[in-house]
Amino acid sequence: MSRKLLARIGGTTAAVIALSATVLTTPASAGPPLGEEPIPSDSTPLGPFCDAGYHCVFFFNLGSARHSYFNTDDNFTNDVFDNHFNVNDNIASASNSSTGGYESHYYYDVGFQGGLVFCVNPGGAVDSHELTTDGIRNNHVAQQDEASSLRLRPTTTIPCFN
Ligand SMILES: [Ca+2]
Ligand SMILES: [Ca+2]
Repeated sequence: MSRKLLARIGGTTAAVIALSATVLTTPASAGPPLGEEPIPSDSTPLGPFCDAGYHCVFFFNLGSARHSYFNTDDNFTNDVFDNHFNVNDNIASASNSSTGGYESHYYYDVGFQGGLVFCVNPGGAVDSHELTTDGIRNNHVAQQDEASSLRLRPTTTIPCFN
């Protein structure tokens, strides 16, 4: 076996050990700060077309071109869907696979301003036909093609899509 290959194997082993140490040293008793998702359990319900721990948005209906958020994001203008369209003012449906019990709250403007467009409960989703639209993007009327920022919130009394 060459020294180069041995070095690569050695490096991989060290990385795995380092990663394991990080996981083991994370305090289990302290509650996670907002946005950090604990390791999912089998009982955690996931939203459709959205990987565990993520808050997903779609260009058309659920399962269409997607962008996945792991955390609160105060500005969608620098984010793109799988189809390279900008996320900002282009969201037509959304899914919530939070493993930390966080609701997805979408706002009309960047910085969580302009009012709430809609929200989705953990394990829930909203398809495009459930979101209202007036056919005009970014005019602060209706719900499709309006959201510009996402805030993760612990369980609220605000009615959200399930
Ligand atoms: Ca509109
Ligand atoms: Ca907007």
